[in-house]
Parts: sequence; structure tokens; C-alpha cells
Amino acid sequence: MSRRSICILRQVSASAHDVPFITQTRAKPMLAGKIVTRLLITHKTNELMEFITRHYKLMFFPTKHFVRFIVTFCVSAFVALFVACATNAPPLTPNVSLSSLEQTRPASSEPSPTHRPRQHSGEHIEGLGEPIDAPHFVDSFPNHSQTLTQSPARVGINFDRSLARASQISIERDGKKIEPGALEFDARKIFMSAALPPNQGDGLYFVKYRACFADDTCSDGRIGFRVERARVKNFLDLTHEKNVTIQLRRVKYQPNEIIVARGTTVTWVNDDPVEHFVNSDPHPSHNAHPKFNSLDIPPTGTFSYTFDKIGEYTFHCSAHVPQNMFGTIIVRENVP
Ligand SMILES: [Cu+2]
Repeated sequence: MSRRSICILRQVSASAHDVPFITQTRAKPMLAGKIVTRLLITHKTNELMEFITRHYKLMFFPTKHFVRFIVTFCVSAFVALFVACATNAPPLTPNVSLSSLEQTRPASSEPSPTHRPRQHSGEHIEGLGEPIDAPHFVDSFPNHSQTLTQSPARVGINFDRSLARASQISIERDGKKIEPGALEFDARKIFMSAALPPNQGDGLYFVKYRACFADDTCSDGRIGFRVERARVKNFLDLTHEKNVTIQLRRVKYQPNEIIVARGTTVTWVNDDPVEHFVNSDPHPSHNAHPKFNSLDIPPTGTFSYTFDKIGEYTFHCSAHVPQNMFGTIIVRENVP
């Protein structure tokens, strides 16, 4: 057995324990197909059995991935035998590097109960301080320390436990209270949100909330964000395009900050060898714009969404939040 394939087996083995099962089954069926082919055609039956038993999880694919595995296996075997017969060359060597797939590994730091790791939190904003998370807080939109180019139409907070009616949200900008709309809950009552009056302008915003639960306990929390309209100058103006394409390349959205006209269809095209996502903020709830969410986009795959409402849409790739794979689309009224 060559050093190369031993090396790949070791990498698979090392990652089998700490990469989430979902990531393994999604990202590696084709790699598994190639490795199994390699071991079969080189008569490495012991290694093959070891591979199957040590990495048995890879064998329990969802149907879609099982089909991918079988197809890759058949194609690899056919190509390897054809090449071996035609050129008398050594058969197929797995040429897929796991290092690119390792990008899907989540950050290893443990979340603390009062300050969960967040997306869009790389930037330090003077005067905003740290967020205060109530127990059972999951995520919020806007994210703490996020900068937007306009005041959001709505703020929302997700929890992992049902909320009671006594819960509250209050909002202030630069120390002045903003009167939000009525507090709304989703059907499962794990999400509460409130609308803001439009065009509140630049400044530091604090969203203070009281999360109350069925056992009559309540806890207070706070998130902060910034609105800075001048930031819009960094955005690429594509308001005269009817259809816009964003490449998913090198674990980035390219371009990642654009302005489009209402009614524009944006298509994301995956040019990377790993799968990506286009998910509405916040992560992991993805519910600022629930319909604006892709399934996994495989290499060469696409996802399209038509923006029928004006506003600022922040999104991210669920597989690459630690790599800061974020984007923003501003949707404006169509100017003829
Ligand atoms: Cu991604």
C-alpha cells in the first residue's frame, strides 16, 4: 500500500471522531468511493475491512450520498481498470486532499453560558461592550457587534426553550428609546421579534430583552449593533442588472456586498471543491428571512433567490462561519 493512501486513511481516521457525522456523510462519500476502489483493485482486503469497520459511519449514507458513493466507486473502478489495461500504469491513486474538507470542522472553543461565540463579531465597536446573553439564548438578528447600512425592519431573538408572554424587547439608539411594534412570537414560542419604525438613522443600537419561561423565571439580556449609512459606498452597485451572479470561491462570496433592485434574481454558483450554503442570518437559526435559505450547494451547484422586498439581507455559509464566509445584499426600490 502506498504511503499516499496510508496517509489519507490516517487523516480520515483522525477526523472521524471530531467532525460532525452530518459533515462526514455529506463531504466524503466520493472520497470513500475512491479509497474503497483503490483498496479493492490493489487486493488490500485487510486494509479494506479495516477501513469499513473503522469508518463504518461512512457506510450509513443518506440515500443521496449513497448514490454518490456507488457512482464514484463504479466510475473510479472503470477508469482505473481502463487506465491500467491501456497503459500498464499503476492503478488509481486517490487524489482528493482532506485538508480542504477540514474547513467544515467547527470551531473547537466551548461556548460560555453568558457569551456565545457569534458571527460578524470580528469587529470591535467602541461603546458597544460585550453582549449579555440570558439563559437559553441561541442567536439574534442583528448579531451583536454587526454593522448595517440601514436600521433593520425588525429585531429578533431565538431561544432553545419556550418563552412566556411576559417576555419583552426594548430598543434604544444612542441612549434614546425607540418605540418598537408589538412583540411577536413564532408558533413554537422559541423566537420573539419586534418591528422598528423605518429609517432610524446612524448610531449605536441596544436591544434589551427580558426572556421569561413557563416556570415563571425571567432573565435579562442585551445585544448591540451599529448602523452606518456611509458603509454603502463599499457595496457594488448592480441595480441595473436583472440577474446577478455571485461566485462561491476560495471560501468567500465574490462579490460579498452588493446592491440590487427589487425583483432581481441572484444566483450563487459554487466554484469550490467543497459544498457551501447560502443561509439567512442569524446562525444557526437562519430565520431573519426564512425562505432565503439554500440546501447544501455541492461543487458546481447553484442556488437562486429573487428579492421581492426592499431591505438589507445579511447571509452566511453554515459550513464556514468560523472562516467568516458572510455576505450582504441591499435591495432597493427599482429606479427606471
Ligand atoms: Cu461554505
